[in-house]
Amino acid sequence: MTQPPAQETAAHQHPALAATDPELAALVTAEERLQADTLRLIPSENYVSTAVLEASGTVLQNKYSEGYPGRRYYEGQQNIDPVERLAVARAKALFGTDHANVQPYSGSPANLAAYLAFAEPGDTVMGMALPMGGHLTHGWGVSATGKWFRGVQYAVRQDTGLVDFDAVRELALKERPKLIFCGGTALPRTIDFAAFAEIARESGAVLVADIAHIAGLIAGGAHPSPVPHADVISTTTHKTLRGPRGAMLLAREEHAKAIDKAVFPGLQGGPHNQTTAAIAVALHEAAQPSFRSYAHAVVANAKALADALLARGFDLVSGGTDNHLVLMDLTPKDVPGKVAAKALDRAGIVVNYNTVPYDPRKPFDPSGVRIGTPSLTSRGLGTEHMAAVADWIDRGVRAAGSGDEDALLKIRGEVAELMAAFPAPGLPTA
Ligand code: DSN
Repeated sequence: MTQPPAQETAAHQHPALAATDPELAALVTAEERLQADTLRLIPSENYVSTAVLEASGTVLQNKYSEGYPGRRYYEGQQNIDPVERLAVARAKALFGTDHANVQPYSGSPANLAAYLAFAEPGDTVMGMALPMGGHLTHGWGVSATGKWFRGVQYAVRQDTGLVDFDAVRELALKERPKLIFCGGTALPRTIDFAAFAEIARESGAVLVADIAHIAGLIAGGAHPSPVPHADVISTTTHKTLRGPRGAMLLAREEHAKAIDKAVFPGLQGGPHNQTTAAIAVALHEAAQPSFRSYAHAVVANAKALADALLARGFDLVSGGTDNHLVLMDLTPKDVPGKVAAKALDRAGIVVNYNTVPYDPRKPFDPSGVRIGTPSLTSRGLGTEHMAAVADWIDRGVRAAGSGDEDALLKIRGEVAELMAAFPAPGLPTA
């Protein structure tokens, strides 16, 4: 079906924006179309609801409110204080924590707050190495956290792709880090928070569980919770949790003051109140029974997709998945991750190239592709569709290897046809 020019649609969907800045409005419309027509498999992305979108585009953004509810440095907080209190109360209730700080601008500043609260520059900190599936802010060298702190890194086992807790314990007892991070960005398996907590206790470290990727799964009961185990929990709000781009820190009461002080005034100025409001909405949505179904469906879809890929001869790190994410090692297919990711993009399948553990290739040209099911599950695709998704990936990777652009174009058409039957939350329908 031919669509009207983006400018025309923008004038209808975003009239004020289109009147003021037609160029920008057309780009927004083009992005809406791209998100509607493509199969979005980046595991850290999602579609937020219209309610979350509305909250994040409100006049709350006009207000400064440095400080915390009841203790602000600016007047006029009659509505902002209740908004933040609501978000905090919902976060505490959903995750069952003593304390919640909903002000961090995103995941990296949230993690930095843990450093500021519990460590001094130069102290040793420990996290999973980035190429193993960790995160930059877990003490990796190129990040401020690896420059201003002494980062020591643990790995996964080369034979299993799983964390070797004996090795983690040995490293922690040798290095005595101030902080231990668990969690990461490319981990397809359940995180054993209890095992990390035991090691943190033995080595005298504060355990920070970075649950950014799996917060929605935890909220929906589809992944064990770190709450009884971790001292501090850091999470973004826009991945499986399906909220706006933002972050939260959750903690035991004993750490509440240190965390709050680190976020403000330690690292940030005024919180983004429109984001706080949208976080509150997302937390409300995540507390509904339908979100539990969503979280379990994300995992069921990922497992079905992993099985379908294995059946097509793909090599998956750790042999499969327990969560929302699948990490494919394309070495046996003889197609570099980046070549595959770019070809799949042309086929309307949006993924990201990614290192795999012990990758002989460089991070900017690695061996793997990282995929996940949060977005497609938000559109209502189920396990019955995962064979088709795996088939498109298989055909796309083969076309990437042979340079068959026609095959990619054909897949793009098939993808768009299926996607049209599953409208995405938050996107205009016409
Ligand atoms: N950018 C996030 C991800 O894609 O996993 C991590 O920060």
